This record gives sequence, C-alpha cells and structure tokens, in this order.
Amino acid sequence: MSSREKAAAQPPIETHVRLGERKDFAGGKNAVLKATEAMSREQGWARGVKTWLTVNQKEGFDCPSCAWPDPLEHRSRFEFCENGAKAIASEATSKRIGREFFAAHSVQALAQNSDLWLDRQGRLTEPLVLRPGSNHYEPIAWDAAFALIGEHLKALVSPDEAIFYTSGRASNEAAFLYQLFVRRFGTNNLPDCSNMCHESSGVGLSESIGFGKSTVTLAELESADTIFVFGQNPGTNHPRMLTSLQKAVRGGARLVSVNPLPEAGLTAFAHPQEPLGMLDQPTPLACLHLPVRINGDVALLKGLCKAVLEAGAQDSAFIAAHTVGYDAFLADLEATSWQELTESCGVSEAELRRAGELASQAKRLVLCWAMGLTQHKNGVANVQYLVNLALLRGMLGKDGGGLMCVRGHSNVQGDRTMGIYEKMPDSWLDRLGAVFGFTPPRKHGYDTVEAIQAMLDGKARVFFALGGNFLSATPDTEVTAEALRQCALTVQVSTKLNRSHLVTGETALILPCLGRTERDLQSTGEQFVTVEDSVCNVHASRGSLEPASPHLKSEPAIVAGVAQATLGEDWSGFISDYDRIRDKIAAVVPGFEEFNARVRVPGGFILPNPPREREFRTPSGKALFTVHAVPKWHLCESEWLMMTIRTHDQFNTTVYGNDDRYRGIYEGRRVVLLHPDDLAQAGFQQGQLVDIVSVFEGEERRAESFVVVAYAIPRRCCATYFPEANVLIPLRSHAEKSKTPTSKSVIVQLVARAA
Ligand SMILES: Nc1nc2c(c(=O)[nH]1)N[C@H]1C(S)=C(S)[C@@H](COP(=O)(O)OP(=O)(O)OC[C@H]3O[C@@H](n4cnc5c(=O)[nH]c(N)nc54)[C@H](O)[C@@H]3O)O[C@H]1N2
Ligand SMILES: Nc1nc2c(c(=O)[nH]1)N[C@H]1C(S)=C(S)[C@@H](COP(=O)(O)OP(=O)(O)OC[C@H]3O[C@@H](n4cnc5c(=O)[nH]c(N)nc54)[C@H](O)[C@@H]3O)O[C@H]1N2
Ligand SMILES: [Mo]
Repeated sequence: MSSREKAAAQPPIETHVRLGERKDFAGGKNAVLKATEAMSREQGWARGVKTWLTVNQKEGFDCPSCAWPDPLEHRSRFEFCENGAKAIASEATSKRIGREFFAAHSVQALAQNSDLWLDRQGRLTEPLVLRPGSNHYEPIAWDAAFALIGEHLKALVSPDEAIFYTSGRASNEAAFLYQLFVRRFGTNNLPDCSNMCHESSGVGLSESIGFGKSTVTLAELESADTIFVFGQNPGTNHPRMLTSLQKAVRGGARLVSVNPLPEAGLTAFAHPQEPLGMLDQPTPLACLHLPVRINGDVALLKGLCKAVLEAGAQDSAFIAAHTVGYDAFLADLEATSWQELTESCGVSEAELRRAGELASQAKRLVLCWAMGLTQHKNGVANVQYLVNLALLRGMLGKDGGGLMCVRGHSNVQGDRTMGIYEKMPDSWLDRLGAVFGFTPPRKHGYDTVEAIQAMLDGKARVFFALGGNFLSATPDTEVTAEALRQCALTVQVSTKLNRSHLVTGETALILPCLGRTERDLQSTGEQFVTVEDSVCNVHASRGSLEPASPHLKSEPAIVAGVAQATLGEDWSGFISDYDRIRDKIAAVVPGFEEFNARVRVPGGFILPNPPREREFRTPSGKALFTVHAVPKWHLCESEWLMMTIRTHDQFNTTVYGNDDRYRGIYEGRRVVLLHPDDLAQAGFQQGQLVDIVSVFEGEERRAESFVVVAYAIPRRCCATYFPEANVLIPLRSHAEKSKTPTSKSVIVQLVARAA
C-alpha cells in the first residue's frame, strides 16, 4: 500500500450564506440572464452561440443535462433551458488544465478546494497517471495507460475483482462496447448511477407491469387533462418539462404537485421565450399542492385510491381484463383508516379527497415522478403504489394516460437498454453470446452499494469509471473513500476534474474524453452517437465544437483501447466507423432492428412499449396490484427525517454556482431547512450553526456546521443538499429490492455548535 497522505473526501466547510426571498414561479428573465452569464464566463460568445443553436436540434447534439425528451415536431430554435445552458457551458468551457496544473498542485492540495472550484478549473486535456506513493498526477501516453490497465486486470485472481461503473452520460455506442468488453473479460460487475437513482422505478415497474420504463409519450403528457407530479422538482432539474406542463395547463389540464416543498417550478412558470414570460408574468401551474411529509407517499396514495373507490371511479372492465391482485389490494385499503393515512402523510383528509376527486374525474391521467419517490427504504413500494392508482383508473394503454418516470442523466435509460446492468436477463446474455461467439458470465455482478462493500472487503482491487463522480455521488462518503483507497488501481474516464480523481487507489489514471458538444473524428470521418430519452425515443447526437484538446479520445475509442490491451483482440473496426457498433446493437438488442437506417431519420424512432398495447410481460401476463404497508417512523423529540436534494446551481456533484435562486438561498450550500415551529421549539435561531448527526444501527455519522434556515417544509422534516450531506447516509441504509441508497430518508439529530 502506498504511503500517500490522504486527500480530503469531503469539500471544505464553507458556512457563509445569504438568505433572500423564496420565488413563487420559475423561469422568467433571470433564467435567460443566468444562462447568458454562464455562457459568457465559460465559453465566450462565439463558442457559446454555436452550441446554443445546435443543442437538441435534429442535426445537432443532445443536451448533456437531463433526459427530458425533445418534441418530435415543431422544435423551437432554442430547444434548451437555463440549466442545460449551464451544463453546456461547463463542458464547452474554454478553460483547460494540463500537466503544468497537476505539477503545481498535489492531489491533497486540490482536495482542499470546493467542488465549484474543481469544476471551474477547466477541461482535462491529456491522460494522467498518479503513481504509487506520488502526490502529483503526471502525463502518460494513451498506449501506456491502456497497457497499465490491461496489466492490472490480467493480474487479478478473478475477473470479479474488477468493478466497471457507468454514469448516465455515456452514449449507446460507448455503453454497448463497454458492457461487451466487461463481459468478455468475464464479469457482470457493471454498477451504474441508476442504482442510486431510478432503480426503484425499474424494479417496481418491471414487477407490476412487466416493463421498466415510462408508458406515455411527450405529446400525451401535453394533452393530458390531469397530471400529478410526485417527488420531482422540474423547475430546476427538468426545466423543459415546464414548457410541456404549461402547454397542458393552457389546454385545460389540472396539475397536482405532491412534494414536501412548494417548489417554484410547479407553482408557476414564466416561459423565457414568450414576451410575457420575459416580463416575469407567469402562467400558474399546480392547482393543488399536497405538502406530503417525507416518505408519506404510500399513505397519500392509499388515500387517493380510497377516494377513487368511494367515488366509484375505478375502471372495473380494465381491472377485470388486465390485472391480478385486486381483491387483496381492496381488502388492505378497507382495513386502513383515513385517520391512519392522514396522520402518516401529513395531508388533511379534505385535501386528499380533493386530489382524489381530480384523479377520479380524469380521462387522461398522467402520473410523473422522480427522486422523491425512489430514494427511500420503501422506494419500490412508492412506485408500485403509483402503479396501483394508474391501474385502478385503467390508465395504461390508453391514449393520453399513463406513467411517466422522469429520468435524470441524459442517457441513463439508454445505457441500461445497452446492457449496463449487473443483472441482465439470461435471454439478453444469450443473444450477446451468440452474436459475439462467447459465453457471457451469468453470475450477477455488484450494484453500487455492493461494489463499495466489495472494495472495502478487499474482494475488488480495480475500479474503473466510465464518467461520473463515484466518490461524491455514493452514500457514506468517508466509507466510500476508504473503499477506493484500498484499490490497487482506480481509473476515471472524465471531461472535468472532480473529487473522484483525488481520492484514489494506489495507482490512478485520468483518461480525458470528448464531450457531447464536440466533433468526433475517426479514420473514416466524423461520427455521431445515439441516446434514448425518458420516453424511449432513440435519436442521434452529433457534436460540432472543436475538441477541448487534440489529445482527447472518444469514450468508445477509450473502451476499445482498454479492451485491446486486456483481451488482445483487434477492436479498431468498431472505432473507425460507429455504424459497425450499431450493426451489432441491432443484432443483440430487441427493438433496434435496422438501427443504422432508422436512427438516420431525423428525430429517430421510439422503442416498443408493450404496456401501451396492454401487453404485460409478467408471469401472469397481467398487470399486478400490490399491497404495501404504510411506513412508520418513530422520531424522538430531537430527531428529524432528512432528505438530500439538489440546488438550482448544480448537476449532481458538479457545482456550477452557490445559489439556489428559487428557494431564496444564495452564496452558500451548507444549509439545513427546517419548519419555523420546529426551529423555535428546538431553541434554534435562523442563521445559527448546527452539526447534523445520523444514527443508524448504533453507528454515528457527523457532518459539521450547517446553517439553520426556516423554510416551508412539513414538521419534523428537514432538507440538506447533495453531496455535502452524503457523509450522513449509511452504506447499509438502502431500499428493499432495488438497493437504492435512502438519500431522501435519513434520521438525523441537529446539535447546536458552541457560538
Ligand atoms: N440542473 C440539474 N438537472 C438535473 C440534475 C441536477 O443535479 N441538476 N440531476 C439529474 C438527475 S441524475 C436526476 S435523477 C434528476 C433529479 O431530479 P429530482 O428528482 O427533481 O431531484 P431532487 O433535487 O433530488 O428532488 C427531488 C424532489 O423530491 C422532493 N421529495 C423529497 N422527498 C420526498 C418524498 O418523500 N415524497 C415526495 N413526494 N417528494 C419528496 C423534494 O422536495 C424535491 O422537490 O434530475 C436530473 N437533472
Ligand atoms: N445524497 C444524495 N446522493 C445522490 C443523489 C441524491 O439525490 N442525494 N442522487 C443520485 C443520483 S439520482 C445520481 S444519477 C448519482 C449521480 O452520480 P454520477 O453520475 O456518478 O455523478 P455526476 O455528478 O453526474 O458526475 C459528474 C462527472 O461526470 C464527468 N462527466 C461529465 N460529462 C461527461 C462525459 O460526457 N463523459 C464522461 N466520461 N464523463 C463526463 C465529469 O468529470 C463530472 O465531474 O448521484 C446519486 N447520489
Ligand atoms: Mo439520477
């Protein structure tokens, strides 16, 4: 083991914060102002305007921010949002870091800086190695880097001692080659960011309706008459969704927000591309906001289902023809009292009945959700109860109604379709093996939580990441740091500097890659890649900017380089022409027949979606009603239930700025939001500092110095920002069945710091 001094796993503690007013609408002129600010700071006008004119256009590149779909018809000239602009500015920045930067700064010194500072340094420009015992990265040639990885992998006792993580920005082509390499190498250790994200959705949907994705199209959302948005903050995380919600509401739809917080983007929207929007004259969106207690959604959904039944609005014909489990579902609901439900979810019976009425009257009901449902111990149950409501109202396979699981990373859904999953089904592996003439491993691999444990236990020695920021995105930051430090080799394929480059194994590599915005030139000419959005639309993405450095490689080229060095096979044909990768995808992945031809049609194509045809690929061939208990939380006087959420100025662990504009929190991120009465009762003053302590199975974890802020949040609930609070989330605290870390339900105590 090296004698290298440890680099800090957590960002430095910065407690400055300025409090302003909470906003009651999203968008408006400030959205344009902030987008322009980010562009001019990072890119300059020439590069900036070029990206703005091509993002999400049929001939351009797919926005690297969220997975919100693009309209199939009638795209606007500016098909992006403020936060997409920030993501693009961060990637397409004109700032660069190379060997001089790393010679000047040790990894320990770099780790003393904030995440914002790390991201602001600029694009990585050449492959770098951190040798055993050394504190500085130094340049390494691509071939030497590939050879080093190959040597480490070949030296392992078993292929299962290596872990291959993927973040959701990798293209379909990169992801397909990557999983092929990993399986040819001999393991299914393919954890991904989805494990921490919508895994509960995938597991819950697959079990209930035999399909793990959304069942509605964008056009259907826009023409729905009733929309519920559960546990999602689209004003910040999917801003283009507000355009669709606005369209729906203008067409008469009624929108209900189910969220502990009154999020600005669900309250009202001022479209920055409309004259009135620019004048900050918003369109009201949600007609009803249900301020559910954290993790109160099963109780709330049971209330809605009860109300639907009491109104006689169940779709009996659909239920009889297409579902199983209805009687048990009914019996459980009958045995549950309104009082138990309202006490648990914190929403009054009157409000629940009002929402139930809207759900009962709906002819085209769409249920949307994101992390507020998935990142709980019962995340799968949350999702399945949402399915129960859709089934009760017969809203599957019906034009204009259905389930909309709003994905995070821009290609996280596509990566899974391409086989980035530690438990791919046998039928899929059979096809992969048949097409490539080998026997893929069958033993399930590690998911994210298991991967960390395996590194801690010394069962995994090489960690490879295709994108992302594993250290800061995963739970239990200090524990994950120890896990990574125990590896012999850690490798990060990245565009920008982050903390995972600083907390490493004995040897570490940074392999810098092209971003989405950049031209990808290979020996037969310019290449494009493909992605799949939240509504299963597969389409091309073609970058046009000059690459940040001539030394960058594309992600597929990096994967091929590692494969060649490890397996001793020639993969160059895949890289000279990505059509050859797509031909193999067409042969292996269902729904991708004639891939090369169909993806060249502007706008791409939509993958098959059996539930839309009322085809449910479950063991019974029917959709499943499921029964779930209302979770019980026993919080003592000094305890709160904490959720970790995103500010308006970050993309996951990438911090673009220190403001959370819509929530009125500026210049700082280390805050804990509490109900004003809880704050008073605990004897805290707004602005004072507290330590946050989580107690789990007798173990204590502490995050120091958070500023207390009074906020409109239900009693006994509190909110902090990700990733600063990840240190408090125990590795062993994860969802049943999906193993998604419980990032939105952590029991904490708040301890005043001495003044
Ligand atoms: N600009 C930007 N865009 C992004 C991202 C980003 O970081 N920045 N991240 C991307 C990724 S990977 C993802 S997964 C998505 C995340 O998108 P979101 O899921 O919108 O992200 P979060 O900030 O985690 O917000 C979750 C919401 O759920 C609410 N919530 C928390 N607990 C509960 C609960 O128990 N019940 C209910 N009903 N609500 C609850 C919170 O108040 C918050 O409004 O966004 C994607 N897009
Ligand atoms: N407490 C808490 N923890 C959470 C969450 C939460 O809500 N609360 N959310 C979870 C969720 S939903 C997710 S999806 C995960 C996210 O986990 P990750 O996907 O691992 O994290 P990101 O912060 O999105 O990764 C950012 C890094 O990706 C690299 N990158 C950016 N673009 C590219 C590219 O085009 N190619 C390559 N190779 N690299 C690129 C950059 O170096 C950047 O620093 O975090 C999870 N963690
Ligand atoms: Mo995510």
